[in-house]
Amino acid sequence: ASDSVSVSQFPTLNRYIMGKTGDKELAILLMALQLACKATSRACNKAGIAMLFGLAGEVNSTGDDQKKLDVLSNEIFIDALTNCGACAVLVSEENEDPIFVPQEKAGRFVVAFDPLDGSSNIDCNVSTGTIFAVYEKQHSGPATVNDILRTGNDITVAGYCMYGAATELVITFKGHGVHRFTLDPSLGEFVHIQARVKLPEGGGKKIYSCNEGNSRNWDAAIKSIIAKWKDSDKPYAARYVGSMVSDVHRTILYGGIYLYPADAKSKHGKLRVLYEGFPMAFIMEQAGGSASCGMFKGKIQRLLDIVPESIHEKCPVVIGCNRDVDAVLEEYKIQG
Ligand code: AHM
Ligand code: MG
Repeated sequence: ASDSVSVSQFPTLNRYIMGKTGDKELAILLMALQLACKATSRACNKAGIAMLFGLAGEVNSTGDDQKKLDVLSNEIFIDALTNCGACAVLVSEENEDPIFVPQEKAGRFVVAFDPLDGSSNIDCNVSTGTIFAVYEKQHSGPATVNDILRTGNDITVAGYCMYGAATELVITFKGHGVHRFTLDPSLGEFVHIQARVKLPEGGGKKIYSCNEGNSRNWDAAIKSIIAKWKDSDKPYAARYVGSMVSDVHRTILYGGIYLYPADAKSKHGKLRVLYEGFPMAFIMEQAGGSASCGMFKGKIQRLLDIVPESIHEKCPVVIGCNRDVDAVLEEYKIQG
């Protein structure tokens, strides 16, 4: 039946963007981003056939081994964004330094992105994703790194694209709520499938999502709340893909909590502020959920309030429905 449905009943992402902004430069930027997502989706689909699995032989900004698909998707995003005429600075997980767009191609926006997050899942065909945050430069002069070292509250557009059973782009645009678009491969377009996505009422399914293999290094509060969830009359289910995009996507749609807390070995957790923590926190809050760092540098901190001092800085991430994030914060009070 769906094949016979008229396309006009399902607005495309392009039509949605044009309807939401008179800002042509921002529209062009978002079109470049979605083109890069489509190209990355195609590369992921063909990876086995095109011999794109495996290592590229380099390490990235955080010292991880780069996969061929990591490198390829990074090139795709950098090429699309530097040439669209709308960007001034780019920060990629895969590049140690910020990328300054040459003056003749530079525009008003600044983009932080992780081109292919979930590296450990690439070679076994488990879903991965792209995560991005867009800011607007606050002055007309040439861009500096300070244009991106800002709180998450300044984000203009945040989104992620999940390369899963279907390719899905989830975006929140200037505070207009969270919207889902699925790539129709035969049309080559992202089609709007759900407007103003909200987490389920009351917090939804009782699911916790974290790498429990790290539990011996967790602090007392995290150990205690997870133990309580497992020991309750209706125990929580554990679900962990190990790709942040998939784990957060499920949390938004089904409910529950996703956490990558600080621990005794990693005082800042694992995830990067600019292109993992911030965009996901922004989307989670827009969808009616909560986003905290839990206990970080001696106090409870809302994730979007952090001011990063360097581009690859990390922060602990505790995000999901209010019921479960509040329970974590309450546990910090109980444990003192
Ligand atoms: P990456 O940027 O190297 O892919 O790491 C980020 C990923 C997240 O997608 C995921 O939530 C987390 O790392 C999983 O880490 P771990 O393997 O320690 O559980
Ligand atoms: Mg990553």
